[in-house]
Amino acid sequence: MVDGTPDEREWVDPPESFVAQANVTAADRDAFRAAGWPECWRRAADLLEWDRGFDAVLDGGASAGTDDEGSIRWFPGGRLNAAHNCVDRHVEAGRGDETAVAWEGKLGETRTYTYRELHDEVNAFAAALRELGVGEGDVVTLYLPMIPELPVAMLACARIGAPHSVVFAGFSADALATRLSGAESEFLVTCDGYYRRGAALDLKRRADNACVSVSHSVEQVVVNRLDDGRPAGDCHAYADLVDDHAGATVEPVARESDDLLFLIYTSGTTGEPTLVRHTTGGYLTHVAWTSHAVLDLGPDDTHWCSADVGWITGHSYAVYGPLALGATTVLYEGTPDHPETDRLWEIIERNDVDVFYTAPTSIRAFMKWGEEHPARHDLSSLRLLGSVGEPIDETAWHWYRDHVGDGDCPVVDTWWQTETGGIVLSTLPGADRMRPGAVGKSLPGVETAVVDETGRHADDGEAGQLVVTRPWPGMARSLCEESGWGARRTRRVDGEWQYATGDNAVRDADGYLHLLGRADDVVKVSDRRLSTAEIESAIVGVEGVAEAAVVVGADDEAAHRSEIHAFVSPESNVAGDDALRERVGRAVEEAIGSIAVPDVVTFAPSLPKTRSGKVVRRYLAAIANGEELGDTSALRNPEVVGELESLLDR
Ligand code: 6R9
Repeated sequence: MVDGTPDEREWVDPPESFVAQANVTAADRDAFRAAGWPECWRRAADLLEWDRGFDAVLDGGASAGTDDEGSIRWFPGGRLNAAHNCVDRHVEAGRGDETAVAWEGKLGETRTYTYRELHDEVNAFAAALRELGVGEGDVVTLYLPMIPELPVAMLACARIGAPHSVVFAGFSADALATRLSGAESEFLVTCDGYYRRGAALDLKRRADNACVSVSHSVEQVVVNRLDDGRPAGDCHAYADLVDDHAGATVEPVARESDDLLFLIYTSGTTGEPTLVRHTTGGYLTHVAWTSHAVLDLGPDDTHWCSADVGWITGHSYAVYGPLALGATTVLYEGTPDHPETDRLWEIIERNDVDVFYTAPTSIRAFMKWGEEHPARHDLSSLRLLGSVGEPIDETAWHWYRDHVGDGDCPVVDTWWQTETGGIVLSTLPGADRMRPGAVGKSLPGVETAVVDETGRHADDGEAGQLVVTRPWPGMARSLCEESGWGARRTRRVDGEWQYATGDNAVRDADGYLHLLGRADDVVKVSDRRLSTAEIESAIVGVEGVAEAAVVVGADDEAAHRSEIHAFVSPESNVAGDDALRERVGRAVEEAIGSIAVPDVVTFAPSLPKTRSGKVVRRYLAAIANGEELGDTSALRNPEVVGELESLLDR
């Protein structure tokens, strides 16, 4: 609840067997903290190989905690190459025959790349890009689905110092055009088609449409063919380029720590999609260290982050983090329910996946489909589970641990954003107790606070906006510079630097943070502020409910409150009837109080979601209030909006 202390919740301890083998124990955590900020990050930077050692951990006014304005630079003076760190050094260490990428295709086919094979193809493609005129600093747009050529192309760009800009393959020509223009990118790598639920989609046609609608000229286009053969028109075939440059070696360019590794647009969760830029040294340090400490990855592990590489989660924890540590990363091209709803469990079993990292929206879908699907598979290779993207309520947390994690895998709930580059809040699975429903504390080396509108620190139990109060290495470069303290989301309050995350949170008496959803998703009722996340969590605890989203409806002047409107998606085979409506009301009353009981409950077949799978409440609020919806192109299921409108007779 926004007002008041969160209920005392149970503690869950990681099993002894996990703690005994963990990369970061309580003693390691304490030593890291004891090194002090920002010096502690020097230890994290040791996970990487630097071509030139850095002169200082951090440069910029923020490090001294003074008022002087200026840009923040992590590891100034240091030089490194991300592709060398993610590929070459593992081959040099004699691990060339170990699997780097295990790819699972949509039609059931598989492909693996050893570190040596990855090295060879990255070199060949890097040589080809150079020949096409790509120089250091040139932005290369990668409009590719989840195929191995995507990480190969990312690493080839990194090798020659060309920042990449990956555009999610599900985006339209218009969305691609906006992103090509925003990044002023003159180079495009795409493919002629890919399969989605068994049907081939034509990506090349969309790419062509995008190229003609941008004002600058896209100089070179590379096309990866679905079938063999040469692509039509004025472009290059990926396979030809790689063949022509087979055996080439391209010396990795030693980049300055602060040089750009990539550009990426935010997913639409934190507002309109905006362009964010990430650095080489700070970003790679942050994702390598969090992969090591939070995801507990090492060279012997197989890791599967189910996010699409088109989003930040895929960049950080499907590509850069696991490969920097020499692990195996699983890439899956398909959807979780095709051909059957046990597809993911089958992939985990066959690949002996150690660590699985997914989103609550997927976990809720697994729950809806039923526990019999994971139960049919041997998932005993799993030793750690992770969640990211939305708050994970206690019901989903337990379901995940019980039915996927065999009842004893630690579950890390990790909070972060495109802007933060990597995980910022989480428990450390080998060092901290878990509290289902809470993310945990800030990671060692990261400092956060909960503040009111004026930036004053809130008391424990008092809700407010989550701010980060010290720079962290994975921070987007866009937050470090521009106008002094920079981007509109950083500010100074009584000399304290604050990055406003736009999320609400409350800290409990044990210092654990409970995320309450986006700051704009707060319901005001009789001067009390209730978080939609808390109401939703009570609703999804009701048997038969798969998903729920709560929004604020019209004001009821007489009652001094706004209407609370809940959109509830029942599990398949469960009827959305008055009996369920009543159970929903009762659950909210018990968990929070009668004040929070929804006035309207609309049963919906599904909820509107971004293409990265997050519920977008602003559309639901518009529907509840009979307002214009505007542009729904950020949605992956725009049709559901029409269905909901017709349900409400509007
Ligand atoms: C990595 C990613 C960022 C927004 C963020 C917050 C929500 C992410 C969360 C979480 C509660 C978690 N979010 N992780 N909310 N608990 N563990 O998702 O990046 O697409 O930029 O979204 O997602 O609202 O502000 P991005």
